[in-house]
Amino acid sequence: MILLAITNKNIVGRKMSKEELAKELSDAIISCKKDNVIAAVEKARDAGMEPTEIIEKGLAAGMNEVGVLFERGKLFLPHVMMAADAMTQGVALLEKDMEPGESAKKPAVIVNGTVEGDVHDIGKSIVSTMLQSAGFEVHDIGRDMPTKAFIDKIKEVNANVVGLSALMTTTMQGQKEVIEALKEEGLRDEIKVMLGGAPVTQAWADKIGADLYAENATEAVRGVKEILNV
Ligand code: B12
Repeated sequence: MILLAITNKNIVGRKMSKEELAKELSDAIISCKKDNVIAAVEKARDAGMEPTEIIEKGLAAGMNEVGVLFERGKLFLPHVMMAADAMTQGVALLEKDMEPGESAKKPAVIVNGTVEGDVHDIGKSIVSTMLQSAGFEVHDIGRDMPTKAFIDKIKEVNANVVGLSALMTTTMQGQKEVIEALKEEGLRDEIKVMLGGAPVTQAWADKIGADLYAENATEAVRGVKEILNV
């Protein structure tokens, strides 16, 4: 076990594959222990795994499994909170590696946040980090944010994209409210609206008139590039 923790080789000395490293990252999240997550992230990074792969294939996959175990009553809310905290710390370790160079800056100003009544922010923060690392200017306004906070920030920074995260069926309505408010303020034609969060679907995005739905952070980066043609 000690050997596994300090090398990127498996028990018989073979270099671990990305799939094995991803599984170890995922298992570390499921253990809900911050130290395990930090060790697994450092090991995967030393083994040459890309930060985006570490996040999407390892940590986020583990967090999704935590969700399933929680739903089945095999993990309880304190476990989920510990796993969430460990995940946040794991992602923070990678943020420095993901900073874009000045020359990579792209012409998009993005306001991103989780809508009112919803405290889930792990996925939203990953999306912010990955958009930033792709060279976009990102203003992450946080979680449980009222519609007015989105509108005020959009005006303040002159944003051309807004990301709206909702993790609960009950808070998805907040995404619609922001779109309605953008129309009322006469801002709708100047801004692209991007939706995300586990219960959100393309059908919902179409129904409420959003421009883009992305299932994960990688798709969000791809989608923004496509929609802005950059
Ligand atoms: C972690 C977690 C928590 C943590 C949140 C910690 C934090 N800082 O975020 C804590 C413990 C605080 C919590 C609290 C609650 N939770 Co909770 N939670 C979860 C859990 C297990 C995982 C969510 C997560 O972080 N996933 C990992 C990340 C990486 O994935 P993600 O968020 O989906 O994000 C990805 C994509 O969706 C997308 N994305 C996300 N946002 C955005 C935004 C944009 C713009 C784009 C393009 C893409 C995008 O990209 C991300 C990266 O790939 C989910 C279960 C699940 N299956 O989702 C339940 C879940 C969301 N919670 C739930 C509930 C009910 C609650 C509580 C009411 C408490 C309770 N009774 O369980 C409270 C909510 C209080 C409130 N008012 O918000 C329910 C919601 C049910 C529903 N359908 O409405 C779920 C589904 C669990 C369940 N089945 O009961 N929770």
